[in-house]
Amino acid sequence: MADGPNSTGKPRGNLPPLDLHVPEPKFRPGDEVDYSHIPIPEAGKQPRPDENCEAAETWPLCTDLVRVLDGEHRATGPWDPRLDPDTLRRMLRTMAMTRAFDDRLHRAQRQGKTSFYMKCLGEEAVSIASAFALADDDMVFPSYRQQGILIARGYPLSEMCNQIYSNRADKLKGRQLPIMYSSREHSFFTISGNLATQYPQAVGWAMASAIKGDTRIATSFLGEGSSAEGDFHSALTFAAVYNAPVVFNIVNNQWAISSFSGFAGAERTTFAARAIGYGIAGLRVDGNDALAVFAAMQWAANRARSNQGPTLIEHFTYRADAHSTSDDPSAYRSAQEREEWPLGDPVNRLKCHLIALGEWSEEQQADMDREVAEEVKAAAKEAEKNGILGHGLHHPFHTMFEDVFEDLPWHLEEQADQAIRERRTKFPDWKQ
Ligand SMILES: Cc1ncc(C[n+]2csc(CCOP(=O)(O)OP(=O)(O)O)c2C)c(N)n1
Ligand SMILES: [Mg+2]
Repeated sequence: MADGPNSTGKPRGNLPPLDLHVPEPKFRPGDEVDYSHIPIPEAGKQPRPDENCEAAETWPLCTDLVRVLDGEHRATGPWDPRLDPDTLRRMLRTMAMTRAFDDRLHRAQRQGKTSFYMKCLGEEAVSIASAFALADDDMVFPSYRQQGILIARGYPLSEMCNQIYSNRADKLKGRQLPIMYSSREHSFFTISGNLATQYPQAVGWAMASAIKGDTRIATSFLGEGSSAEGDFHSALTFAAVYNAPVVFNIVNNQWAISSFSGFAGAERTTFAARAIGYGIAGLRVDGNDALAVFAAMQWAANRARSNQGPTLIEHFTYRADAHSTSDDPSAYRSAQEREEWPLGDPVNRLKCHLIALGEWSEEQQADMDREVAEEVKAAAKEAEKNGILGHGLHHPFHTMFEDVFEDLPWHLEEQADQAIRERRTKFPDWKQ
């Protein structure tokens, strides 16, 4: 058996030894950053197919980039959603509010008021322009970086703070990691720490909506790193097979903690191109261009609403800050990346657009920034009255055992008593 398995481990005949490719990011700490290898097509040049088109008509857009705002901050081309200035100003304010919220709650973590926080700096357009394009009762299955949707839907900032502080007013009773919100009233599904689980859940919800003859669609968001999870692929298979009314979003912010997008397949093709393999519509959009994000989400939502099936949208953006308060990006990426990012900053671009329209000014922007910072401060102070980390003002310890069974079974009652006894022994000053 000349060609049989070779148990010696030596290469067979004159075949080259097999080799693996291990992706490596282009820039590491201290490196000069040059993004000229990233193609940035001219704004306004991408065709906008009819919302009811064959999925294949969108596929050239999976390797293109839908852009509306040009270098002079003017809206241009067929994807321009033609929003009125009032809507643009509301969108800008929501983005500024989210940034101010992130800023304050990040500092709250540094001050020891909470154990954990995650910002969405540089990615505000993705969630907020999407929220503006959706109906308020379309069901969102988010990742942890879409706090902007909750803010856009009017969830009280103080309730968000209560959750972050895990205090006695926390509606989730301290059972979720800070920032993992949930609000049925705002059609915002509970954020899960197990990445990508929200994708099949969104498909299931969308299928149920169709089975019930409802008109509401579902949408889900995950990071490009999470798209490497099996859940991503089974969700897309189900959605494609049953033509489920769902909009999938991949937020490609280039990084998954310290792993760059190459580890999720970015060296081979775009993330939007995954749509082609499943035979569904796909769009790749400038995620720092709020108008392009709005237009793409509106296109995909209308398509899903009229029974034309799922769309996968890749939002091409950049995670401008650390992954979370537990991360230090200076250990693995060049600080220059943020400054050199070729698609700029989403808040600044929308501001400049409104100024170019003659509908806004730097002074108005400065006033608005002050106002939103005050609003966030008041909400955080209000929440602090209900307790912060370490002040003991959390939900009573016993509640940890409740809400699973209608009546607490005897063995859980025993466990609760034991836990409380042990806690008293360990912390004799403990009040509850
Ligand atoms: C199933 C699973 N695997 C790993 C993790 C640990 N983890 C938490 S966040 C994260 C990075 C995710 O990156 P990405 O999907 O790109 O989202 P981003 O943080 O960039 O928004 C990882 C690996 C997890 N929470 N769940
Ligand atoms: Mg990412």
